[in-house]
Amino acid sequence: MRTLTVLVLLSTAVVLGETSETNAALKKMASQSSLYDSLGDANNAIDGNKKAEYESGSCSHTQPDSKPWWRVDLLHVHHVYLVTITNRRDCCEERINGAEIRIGNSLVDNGNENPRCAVITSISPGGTSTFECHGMTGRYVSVVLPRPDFLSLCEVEVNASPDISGVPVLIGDLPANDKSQSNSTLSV
Ligand SMILES: [Ca+2]
Repeated sequence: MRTLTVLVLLSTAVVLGETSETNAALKKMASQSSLYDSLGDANNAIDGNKKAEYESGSCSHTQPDSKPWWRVDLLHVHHVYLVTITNRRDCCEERINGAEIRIGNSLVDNGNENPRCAVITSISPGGTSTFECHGMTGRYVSVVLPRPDFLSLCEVEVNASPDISGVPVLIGDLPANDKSQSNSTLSV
């Protein structure tokens, strides 16, 4: 049994460069540009449930914003290897087309200026697609649609390294309501 465990760990390390969390996004903190209705909470996309019918209450959903976005805060900086997205099944699967996956530590423009991992060409109705991000570094993983539309995500999974210790998040990148706290911490 012990040998098997070691082999599994070694194979994971070979594939990913180091051991990784299966889903670093699960039940962390998600936000989005707006809320369509009570069924479309941003956290529905990180609830561990891939049910793809909106009425099931497990998908996020914005209003038709000019540039709708969704973002998960992983709470710590990680190397991100894979982002896996499950699309809505019951309607409007084409709305995901052209959405960008962005990863980084900045909240400038709500994180939408962070480096881009991938552009989603399309995902089938209720389908799940995985995008390789090659260890990009960041605390935030965003999905942004660079056009006016709705954005709905039924699940977003983030395969990432464990927390990267010693990699600070720049104070200038923190949201405004975090700055005072960080500054006070520095003045101590
Ligand atoms: Ca879900």
